[in-house]
Amino acid sequence: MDKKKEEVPVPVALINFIAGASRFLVVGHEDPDGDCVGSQLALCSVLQRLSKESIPCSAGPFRRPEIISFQDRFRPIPSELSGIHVLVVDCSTLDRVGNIGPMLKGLPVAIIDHHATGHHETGSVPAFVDSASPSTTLLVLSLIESLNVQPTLEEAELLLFGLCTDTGFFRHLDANSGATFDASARLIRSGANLKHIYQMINPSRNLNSRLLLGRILSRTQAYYGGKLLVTSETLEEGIQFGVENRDSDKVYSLLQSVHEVEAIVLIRQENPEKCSVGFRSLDIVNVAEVAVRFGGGGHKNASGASIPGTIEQVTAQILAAFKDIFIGSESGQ
Ligand SMILES: [Mn+2]
Repeated sequence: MDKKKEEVPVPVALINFIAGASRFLVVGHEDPDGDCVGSQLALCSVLQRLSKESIPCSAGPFRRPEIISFQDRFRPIPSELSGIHVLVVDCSTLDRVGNIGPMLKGLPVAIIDHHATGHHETGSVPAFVDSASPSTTLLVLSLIESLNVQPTLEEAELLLFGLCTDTGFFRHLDANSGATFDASARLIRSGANLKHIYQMINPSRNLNSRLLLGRILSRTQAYYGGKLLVTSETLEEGIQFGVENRDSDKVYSLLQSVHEVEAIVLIRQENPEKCSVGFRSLDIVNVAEVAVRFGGGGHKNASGASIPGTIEQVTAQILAAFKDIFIGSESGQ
């Protein structure tokens, strides 16, 4: 049964924002993923077809293997910014776009995002935000359809690529996903090829990526009666095996299949001062709330934060944060 979700309509303010300018920067969050890149490039392509100049910009880094091939399509921020409007996709604040954020201060901004956190800027700017949407690319599809534009084959594939990367190739969709499959069918009718997208998302990996996976898995510790699994990657491993050989999705999917696990944390020492932390949950645990406590954000079942400290220090803080969630459970290991 497809319980009809309240679909957020495309705001008129956003349509007017696009109609009212002829030069656009399309930016997304730093450390972009497939949904971010797919949204940016498809939107730029559509704007160009509407005879508007559009420039995709990203602070990078392009670390995820499935998006590396898109990197050379991004351009630096132009020195001349007069008349430029900024479309921010897959995040809602300029502090999420990385080191290009300060250059955009003062420019007119509109937002297209499906994240549940970090909307403090949306009150004053055109914002198409729907946290029930499984990807930002589906919001971009709604926008372009409301402009009476049919996606080209390439745009359709970029949009479906973003949906596939954000939903674990449809695995994370729940029962109320009829509208998502309707939209997917429209993209497939426009020429998007799921087989091709699967190959893009699952490129062949080198041996180092599997050896790094082994190290990370072997370090996993169970807490709160096995409801929480925590693992980590040391600074030395990042250097030895190469950060480009990270395969976070595989770490999460292998640990998600552990009996009775409810949440997973992956802590990476990015430099001596800080760790990047990824949180995943299977169902009821809201890991966005945990990430927000550490200045991060994300979704109920997938979130992240950058936390100062060593792996040991960060682990202690995270275990304390999850203690509240698993309260009533036996604490400790
Ligand atoms: Mn997304």
